[in-house]
Amino acid sequence: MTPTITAFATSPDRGKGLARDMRVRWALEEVGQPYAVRLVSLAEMKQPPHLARHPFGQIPTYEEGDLILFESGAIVLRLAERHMGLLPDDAHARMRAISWMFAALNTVEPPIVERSMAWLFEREEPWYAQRMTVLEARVHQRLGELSRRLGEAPWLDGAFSAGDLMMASVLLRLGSSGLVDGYPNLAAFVARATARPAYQRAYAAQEAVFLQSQPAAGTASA
Ligand code: GTB
Repeated sequence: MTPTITAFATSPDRGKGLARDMRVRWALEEVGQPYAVRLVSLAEMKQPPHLARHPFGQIPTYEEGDLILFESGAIVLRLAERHMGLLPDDAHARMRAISWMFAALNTVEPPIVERSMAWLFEREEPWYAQRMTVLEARVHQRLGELSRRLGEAPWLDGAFSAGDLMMASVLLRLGSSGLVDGYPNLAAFVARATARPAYQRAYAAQEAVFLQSQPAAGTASA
């Protein structure tokens, strides 16, 4: 059965792959599961049909027969548990990979999101520079800790797993801030992760949504 996910009809990041459907697309590509995409506008996300899928009116969601899921972490975990390739067979290693998924979502992503929110909504405030210093210090704390744990290893715990997929997705949210560049092993980790063919396919698929929403180049407009 082909699952259906939801994604922004008009991506606010203009196809940069920063919205959370990207991590679900990436997991689907890693496990070789074809999928369909239902594009939803911001207005549609707050209407009853979508609220039935997602109580908070957000993307991504995942529908597989009569199973409807929300939360990117839960969706990636479902895919990782149902298919080979994203979780190790060994029971302890499997739980450690799941711990890394939670660490990405619960420990590393929150300060990164807080920083992005401040940039988006508070950068005109007189106290913005001071607040940003505090928020960036929190991000650096997590990056430093993560960098020390990763060391020279290619992935967080043995072979590439859903934990690495989620952590790389979260680090990518730092985008062009340059913060990851101060940690060469983390920058290499992200580069290694995004060089994976599955990531590349997922990125191209979400970028295509943005490109298709743009008027064709050279089209005259009055
Ligand atoms: N915890 C949930 C999960 O992991 O699935 C969070 C889901 C979520 O925040 N979804 C966002 C959403 O639907 C899109 S990803 N927002 C609309 C709303 O809440 O009304 C967040 C996001 C949005 C835009 C960018 N960007 O432009 O760069 C990056 C990330």
